[in-house]
Parts: sequence; C-alpha cells; structure tokens
Amino acid sequence: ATVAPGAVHIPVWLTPEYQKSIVEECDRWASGPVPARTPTLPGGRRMSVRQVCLGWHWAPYRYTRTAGGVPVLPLPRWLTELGRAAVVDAFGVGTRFEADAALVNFYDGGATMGMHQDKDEHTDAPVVSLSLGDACRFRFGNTVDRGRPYRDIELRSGDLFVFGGPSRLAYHGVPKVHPDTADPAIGIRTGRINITLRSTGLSS
Ligand code: MD3
Ligand code: FE
Repeated sequence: ATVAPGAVHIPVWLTPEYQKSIVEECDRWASGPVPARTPTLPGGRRMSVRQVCLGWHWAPYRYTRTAGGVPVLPLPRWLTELGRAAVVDAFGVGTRFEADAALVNFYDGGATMGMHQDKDEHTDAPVVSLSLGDACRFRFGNTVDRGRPYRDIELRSGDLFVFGGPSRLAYHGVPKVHPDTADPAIGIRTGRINITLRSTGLSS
C-alpha cells in the first residue's frame, strides 16, 4: 500500500524461512569484527537500539569505512540484490537501486527510536526497510518537524517498507515495540530487528 507519495508498505514480504535465516545472519554480524554498539550521538546521548553496520559504518552523523580503525563487514551481494527486488516490488520494474550500506538495529528491552530524518546519504535513492521479530508502532511524519501531522503504522515481521521521492526526508521513528509478538518460527527470542538498505553516494 502507498502510505504517502513515495512511501510503500508491503506487509509479509519475506517468508518465515527467509526471515529466520536473515535473523541468524544479523546475530552473526552483531558479534563480528565491529560488534553491535549503542551509538552515542554528538550531544552525548546514547541511542537505545544496538546497531551494527555493513558496507559503511554510521558514525553519527556520517559514514566511515572503519570503526576505531577496524573495517566493517562488507555488504553481502544477496542483500544488495534483495534491496533491488524490494524497490522493484515497491515502485515497479525499471527502477534502479544499488545499496552499499546496511544499518541493522536491534530493539530489545524497551528500546525505541526518536523522530528523526535520514539525511546522511549523498544520494536521492530510496531507503529500504525490513522488519524482523516483534511488531512495532512506526511513526511516519512530515518533512517539516517532529510533530504532527504523523501517522502510526504497525510494522510486523517480514514487512517491507520503501521510502523514496517526497517521503525520503520525512521525519520518522519507532515509539513502541510490542514485546513477545514475534512468531517463534523465525527463531527470535524477543525483540525486534530492523535492516535498512541505503545508497550512501560515497566511494572508496
Ligand atoms: C523514512 N529505522 O535506521 S525503519 C533508521 O525501525 C530508522 O529501525 C527505523 O529509522 C527502525 O534510520 C525505522 C523505517 C524507515 C527507515 C528509513 C527511512 C523509514 C524511513 C528513511 C527516510 C524516511
Ligand atoms: Fe531513520
């Protein structure tokens, strides 16, 4: 369903089997060379999600190749291809998308994400979001500020959301995760994982 111009939500896009294998990969990435951490924002505040990055490291608020001198894991080809398939399903054939970074956010123990814009990418390419595990309340706002008008949308495991065009710079956040709402078949204990695929516009 198109939620706003350029914002397309496709519920249950991933099969439970595929979700399970992706969750297992996420857990491996989280204990890789650059372990998942709770990013500290320039003002000193800690985010409540744990995050691990592939391809490029999100060092708030810019992308770097390494974290403390350690290169982050490469973005696997299958994830870039999955991003391409997502954009085609959302916007139709003929759309192109070459993700070079993924941010994987782990929401456990009451973690939330405040309203923000994603404007650290140097392209106008869309952002692809994949949800895994517990359901959440996703708040999709306007492009002016964090306040109203916004819409609250339930995101569940396996859902795809693509944000492009006029929605690319909309404020958005995750005010609430609904504990223990995940299908045990996907192998997640409790908590939510979100993968966003991005095209940074950087090279090196
Ligand atoms: C709308 N993640 O990583 S996904 C983020 O569920 C982020 O972890 C949330 O916001 C999460 O930056 C929300 C949905 C999402 C992702 C990127 C967007 C919505 C977006 C970029 C532009 C507009
Ligand atoms: Fe975001």
